[in-house]
Amino acid sequence: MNNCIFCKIIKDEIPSAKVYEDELCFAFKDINPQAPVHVLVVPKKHAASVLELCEDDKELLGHIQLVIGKLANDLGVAETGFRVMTNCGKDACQSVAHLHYHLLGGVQMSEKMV
Ligand code: DGP
Repeated sequence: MNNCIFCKIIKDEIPSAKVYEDELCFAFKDINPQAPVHVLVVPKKHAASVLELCEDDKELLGHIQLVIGKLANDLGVAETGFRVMTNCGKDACQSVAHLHYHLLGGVQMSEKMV
């Protein structure tokens, strides 16, 4: 999408601290980290959120799950634990309308989700 900040990061039109890239997805450090490890994993294909996904995206989504597991290992949080989340819409405070998964770890998190 023309004005999507994450599409621009994927195309390297905006700099980012990239941690992983393959043909389907891109991962980079969050600019405003909420934990010692805070990485965003995004599909290269633009979709605003999970609401824009379709049957054809099943393989992509499975792939992203596998990449998240690999990154958790690479970033050293697989043993200690980590949280994966995606925000969708206003009540969840989604601020960037390009589907992204937060991978958070390196700190003891609260049991509370909201
Ligand atoms: P969300 O609230 O779920 O839409 O999270 C969006 C995240 O994206 C937020 O934690 C900050 C991060 N972010 C926004 N703009 C940039 C950027 O230009 N670079 C990087 N690295 N992260 C960004």
